[in-house]
Amino acid sequence: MTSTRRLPVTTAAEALLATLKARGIDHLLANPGTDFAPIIEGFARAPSAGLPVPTPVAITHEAAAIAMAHGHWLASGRPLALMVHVNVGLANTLMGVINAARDNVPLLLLSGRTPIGEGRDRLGARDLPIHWGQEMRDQGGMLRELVKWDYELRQPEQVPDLVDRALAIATSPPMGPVYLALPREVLCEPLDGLELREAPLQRAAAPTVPSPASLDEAARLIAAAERPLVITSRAGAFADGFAALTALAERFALPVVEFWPSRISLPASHPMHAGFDPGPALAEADLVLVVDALVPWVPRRHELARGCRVVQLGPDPLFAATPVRGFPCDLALAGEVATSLRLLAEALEDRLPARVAAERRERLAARHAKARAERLAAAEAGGGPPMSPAFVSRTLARALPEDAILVSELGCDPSVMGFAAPGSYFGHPSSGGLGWGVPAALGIKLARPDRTVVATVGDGSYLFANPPACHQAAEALDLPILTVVMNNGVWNAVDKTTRLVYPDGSAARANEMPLTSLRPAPDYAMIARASHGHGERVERPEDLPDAIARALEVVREERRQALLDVVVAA
Ligand SMILES: Cc1ncc(C[n+]2csc(CCOP(=O)(O)OP(=O)(O)O)c2C)c(N)n1
Repeated sequence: MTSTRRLPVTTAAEALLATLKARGIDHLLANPGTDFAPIIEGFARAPSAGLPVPTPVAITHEAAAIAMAHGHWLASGRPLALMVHVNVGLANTLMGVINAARDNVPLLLLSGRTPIGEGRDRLGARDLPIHWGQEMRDQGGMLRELVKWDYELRQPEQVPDLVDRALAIATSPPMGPVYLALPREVLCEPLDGLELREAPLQRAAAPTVPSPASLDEAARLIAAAERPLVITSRAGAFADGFAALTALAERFALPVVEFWPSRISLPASHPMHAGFDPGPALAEADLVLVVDALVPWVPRRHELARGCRVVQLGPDPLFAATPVRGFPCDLALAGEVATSLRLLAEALEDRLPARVAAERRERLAARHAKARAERLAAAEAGGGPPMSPAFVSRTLARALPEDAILVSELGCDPSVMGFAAPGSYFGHPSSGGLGWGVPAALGIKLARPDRTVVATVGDGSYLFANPPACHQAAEALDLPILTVVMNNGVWNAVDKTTRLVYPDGSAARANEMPLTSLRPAPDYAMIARASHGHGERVERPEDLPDAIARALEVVREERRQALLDVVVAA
């Protein structure tokens, strides 16, 4: 018999809050509106009713809230729930949904839906002009392409089963966001207690693994290759993927390129780390193993050697949600990354003679060490002024404590830093919806209050992040993070891509390229100080180490947020 627990709920809204809490969701990030009346009433009644509910966390902009939920998942592997105000709040989360979808981040997005009824008879029915203005024919339509599942709550009794189903689908591989719309009248509907199952109604699908035959085929291809190459942007979502890829690379002497990494996949100083540019190794590889990378290389810039075979591995190795993605695939291994890599290692065990691996290991280790030393030396030489982003990254890497978790959004350059542990570095999702970095770091700090969390962001990315909303959240929620703004005064990526398309064009020759300048820049340090944080501007390389040390001390000792506005070269 299913064991249940009776919860003293009186409305559908309370059933929702109680179910979320029972399913391990400790915080409900929210940006409320008129649709929240029964939710707010439920939160207020819960303590006296002895009803366990998540901690309500008000965030003053939805884009910040959803990126926080994103970061929370990255750092903890626990999905968060987020509730926003009807169609307008939902619209403000949309870019975050794109980022979460592309980064395979499971989160439960809830929003109100304007009341349906126009009459006087039902609690929760329309009572303000906006309730007509916020009506939509299909509110979920604006994000349906991006979520794995969506639905509009019809009956209060549905609440527990829908929450269980939504979470099971979100966390089934390939993971991603799900959405539930909540009309106000339904949230207001009465319930006389709730018999909640102790265990969720549905569980996430168990991770799949590739078939033994396909693993065998992949092992045969890798063993037969003279110049195999692994390219990844993330070895799965968790630490076990990092461990499995590191072990595979080490045992079989497989060079690994991290291209546009969204997570670190093996230690930066590992002898098999082949850097961050797939170009040179790709030009000579005869076998490429793509590990969970939407974009393993850029065909316009990188050349795949003739006759090179390509194996793609990951929960969704063909990235079915991406209509145009033409990377060759001779063999697709669909499976959870860590287990699939471990099974691949087993399949390779008797196929690759130890002597072959040893020779390759020695040759590659020397090549990689030389390339890394050259990268580091170039970074060290970038003191300017203005400093290069690589120089700032290097200086920061030297100062970071071992427990640090760093987020980068057009900020630091991981290729010169030296991350060694899984979960110590997160780059922006491949969708690149800017304004993600600072709030993602806040979400990481929420999940891991014990860790030193640093967001390094371009000045443009910082401005996209609704900075006052982020600094307010940092202060209100006691989330002291360090933000490093790489201030080059320009949307450099836009400038560079214009030059890439028109290298000899008028824009490339202009004194100031149209639509790229961020001048006059605001005083970024002052924005952090407005929320009682520590803020400093750094222009000279000799001032940087002490400024970083001061900021880290403020963050750790005073538990206050800090911001460094670091002037860098474009
Ligand atoms: C929401 C959003 N708007 C616009 C863009 C286009 N875009 C890509 S990079 C970039 C410039 C970012 O500037 P900054 O963070 O200062 O980094 P930099 O390019 O200077 O390195 C812009 C505007 C985007 N990716 N996301």
